[in-house]
Amino acid sequence: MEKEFFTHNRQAIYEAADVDVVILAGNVSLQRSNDASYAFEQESNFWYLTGVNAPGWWLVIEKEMSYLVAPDVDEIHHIFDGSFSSTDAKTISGVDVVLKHKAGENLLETLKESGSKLATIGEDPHKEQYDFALNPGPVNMFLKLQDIFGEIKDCRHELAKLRAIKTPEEIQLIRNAIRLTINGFEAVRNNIHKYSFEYEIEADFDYRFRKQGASGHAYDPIVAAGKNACTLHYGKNQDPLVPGAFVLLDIGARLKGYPADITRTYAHGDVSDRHRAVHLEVETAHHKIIELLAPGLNVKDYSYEVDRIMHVALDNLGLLNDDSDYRKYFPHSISHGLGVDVHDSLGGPETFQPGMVLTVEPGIYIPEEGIGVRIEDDILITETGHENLSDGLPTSL
Ligand SMILES: [Mn+2]
Repeated sequence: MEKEFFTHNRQAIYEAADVDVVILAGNVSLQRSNDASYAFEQESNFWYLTGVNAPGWWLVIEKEMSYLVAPDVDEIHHIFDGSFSSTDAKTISGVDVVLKHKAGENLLETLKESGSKLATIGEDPHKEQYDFALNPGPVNMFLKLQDIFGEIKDCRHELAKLRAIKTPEEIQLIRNAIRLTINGFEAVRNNIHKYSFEYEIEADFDYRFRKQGASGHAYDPIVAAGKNACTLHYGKNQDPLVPGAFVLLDIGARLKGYPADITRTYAHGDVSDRHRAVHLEVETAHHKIIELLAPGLNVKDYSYEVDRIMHVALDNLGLLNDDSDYRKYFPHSISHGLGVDVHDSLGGPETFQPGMVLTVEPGIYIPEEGIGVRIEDDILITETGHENLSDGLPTSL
């Protein structure tokens, strides 16, 4: 991505936040064990505003100036981890000035003395729902700023709204990631009879993605044979494929920062008529739901129509005998935004807008029959309707 993209994004959030200064901290590196860390992933807002993919950096945006603040990195870490230089930071992000850490601390003091009103990313509103620890980078910055400045504006929502509308460059990057992912699906589908284990399929995607320069998978890939598909976040991918059953693949490459998120369900050997019927219902619902999408469509109306379509699908399969059966057999949501985050926020809009990219992913899961089917495509809302970015890949068995 060109530095103009990040410069533009900084200007846009500065205006939307409507304060004197916007300050963000990126993620820090996390311990894996002893002196080894997990592969670094940048906080997605921080990346969106800077393009910096290194741990421990801060961003300060003022009306006429923008700064990146470097972390304090000692000689030993330089030798072991390499370094991301101030020149790199400036070239990639297009900020005006790169400050050493101490100078960044001083800048915060100056801002406090001048009585500046500021915004940052506040506490994650969903943190109670997560079963994991949050990255201390942004969390500690929030606490630090609260400590220094007292009242701070949370600009998380403004950022989500900006990020929800993709630029043509972002859409192109998503298209590239989708193209690469589709190539993987096509190769697997054509050779599905040659695979014996879930991990063999995963490995073929790994190879293709890295061979083509992708950073890898945009999320933990799901290769789920038979009943494993009923575990929605199944990710072990260790089991044998089951002859006469389905294998569900939910996989997407990440290329130059942008992901694909595609699901197909294929048959391994000859499957029963019941299998085919379930697949056909999901496939039919999938295409009906995509047809709904257009700019100006009310999100609540969309949700209502999706429920209607999915009720018909489940009813056709004889699965709606009880009020709770709808959520039992279709337990997840139909769509999520797709962007720097695989589960990108759409910023809680009332209606869909041109430039939004979202998934459509209906699924039906019948654990007692060992059948799970999901089909997922990535859809761009256009000025006049929608474009299915991943429709180059057939949804059929
Ligand atoms: Mn998805």
